[in-house]
Amino acid sequence: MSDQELYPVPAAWAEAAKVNRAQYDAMYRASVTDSDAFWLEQAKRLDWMKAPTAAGDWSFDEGDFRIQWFKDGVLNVAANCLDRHLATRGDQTAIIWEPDDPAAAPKRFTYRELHAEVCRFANVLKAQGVKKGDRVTVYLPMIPEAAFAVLACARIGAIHSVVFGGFSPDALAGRIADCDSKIVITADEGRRGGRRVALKANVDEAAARAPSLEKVIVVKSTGGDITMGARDIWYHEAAAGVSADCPVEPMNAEDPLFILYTSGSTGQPKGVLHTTGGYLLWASFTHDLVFDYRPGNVFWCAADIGWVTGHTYIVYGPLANGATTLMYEGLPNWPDASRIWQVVDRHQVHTVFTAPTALRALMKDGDDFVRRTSRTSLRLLGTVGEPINPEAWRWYHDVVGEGRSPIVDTWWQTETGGALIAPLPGATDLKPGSATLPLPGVQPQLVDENGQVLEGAVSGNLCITASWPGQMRTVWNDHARFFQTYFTTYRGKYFTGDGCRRDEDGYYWITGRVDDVINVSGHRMGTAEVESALVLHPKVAEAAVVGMPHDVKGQGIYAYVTLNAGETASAELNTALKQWVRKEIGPIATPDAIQFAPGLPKTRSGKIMRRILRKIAEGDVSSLGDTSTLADPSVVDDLVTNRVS
Ligand code: 6R9
Repeated sequence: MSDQELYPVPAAWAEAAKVNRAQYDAMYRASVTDSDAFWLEQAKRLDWMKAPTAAGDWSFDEGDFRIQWFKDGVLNVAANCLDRHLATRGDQTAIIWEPDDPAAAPKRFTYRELHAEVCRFANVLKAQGVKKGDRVTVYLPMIPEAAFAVLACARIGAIHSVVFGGFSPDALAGRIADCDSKIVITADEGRRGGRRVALKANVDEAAARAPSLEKVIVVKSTGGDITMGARDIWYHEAAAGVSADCPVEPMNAEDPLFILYTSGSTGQPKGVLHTTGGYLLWASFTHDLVFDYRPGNVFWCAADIGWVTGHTYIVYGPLANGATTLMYEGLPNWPDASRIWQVVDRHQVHTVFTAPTALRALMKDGDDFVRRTSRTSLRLLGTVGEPINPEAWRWYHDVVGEGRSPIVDTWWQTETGGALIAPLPGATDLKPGSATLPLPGVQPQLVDENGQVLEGAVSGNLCITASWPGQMRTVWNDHARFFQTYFTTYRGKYFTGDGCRRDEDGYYWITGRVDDVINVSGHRMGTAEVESALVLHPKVAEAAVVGMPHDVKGQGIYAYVTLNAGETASAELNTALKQWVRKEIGPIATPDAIQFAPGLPKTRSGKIMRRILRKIAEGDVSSLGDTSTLADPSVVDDLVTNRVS
């Protein structure tokens, strides 16, 4: 049984780590028995203009619903990530930037240089009229300016909303419009895997559907040919005329820091809002604890800044802790499957933190690509984004880490701000595939469909019963939706949307989403979003989308499509519909399989029985369960016969 496969804390880690098992146990106990004292003490890791006198003030109950942390504290995130380090580590490297093209030169920025860059960027924003509380959309590739831009917003109290560079003009327009953002920061083009991404052209297209947009700041990255119009400003021109000194804006701990759009089970993506004090504390605390960060270590989170992982573990956590953080522009397997490990060698990376999907893809290409690199600097490995299958875990541990580096499998969500369930490298014995134990302050609970609390070794729906500082505070512009989405399924608890098993040692094993969210290569995708895109096509009458197992992506997208009367299914239309979704949302949403279906299995009340569609997509057609409540049970036979494998 995989549960029995145990990897004890390596002796070197047990002795030298900041937190050993006894210390973790003591911390955890203190964090739940006297939460206020624990978090006020932890808050001292940040630099406050006015120190908070109270920690959590929250209730998950309807009449009394509120989530606040350190609410009388005043601080600035950029001051914590930059200014406070200048005296002690001004000349230490803050950011190492590794370009897409391995033949191009990496860049390094010391804390002093980064401070100057951020101040300049902040002054450019100010010169464009950006003020505290304004929303700034950031649509940039993985270039250093992406870090400068978000920190510049934090410095002047503007709220950034980073949109992943792989999203389409439509998806971008929706996100600009939802938060009423007047300004977008973009680049001429992005670079990924030797190809160019037309970011500025996408912004131009989005602008037509984003009425709030007034100005576009354009960073010259590739030097590619683009059109500059009346609302466009070259960043390098604007930056040439501003000072490299910019005072920080004092922010209340509960002032917003950023919005990040994420997919849910219904409707349009939600603007997850994080605030200043609690989020930064959680980013700093978890980065320090889970990665046991030590001065001099090069820390590499190989995510994109367009996802929460990039926010918390490329920018905010590492910089708050005075770390050296590596930012990589490119793809894990370009020019070949050695690339990640070559970057590790080139920059002497200590910790690498990536997604299981990348590991599965690299594993397929064989061990040689890994073995031809040295990796002697590596001491710690991390994963995030989706459940890791034990096979990929063992490959990461044995082949990449040569058995000497623990793997921290961090479970968390955009909503949680940072890791909630994760091992500590010096404290937690590992089991491949388990995110192990809750971090201090995190109180998980498993419940059944009826909300009944389940004890002991059992499977259920994962809830968190108490607030933690890094918790999201609201859905932008829709506080009712925030409460409705997360706190009404099981009253008085935060429901994660994930299924989970707890074993006899109290270890947590996340099994995946139990709602209509699918996890494609570690990226969240709402099935409703893909369905909406499909039905926009003139030939499509109806669509239902489910996840299907995929050996590299974790889950793939399987779409059932009913065409309008008179239309005929064809291989060309199949391809065209995939292209259509790709253009509507972005490449990550491209369906892996489309099955044309004359009818979908519906109940008499018209509700699509997704359970059946999921089973067929999984190829598990022998146990479709009860189909007697269907309005027309015969549609199932057609679906089974014409299944796309
Ligand atoms: C950080 C991030 C959140 C969803 C989450 C869960 C899945 C994330 C995981 C994991 C198993 C892990 N997930 N980490 N599942 N083990 N270590 O990924 O945020 O993009 O919001 O996705 O990802 O299903 O609910 P986000």
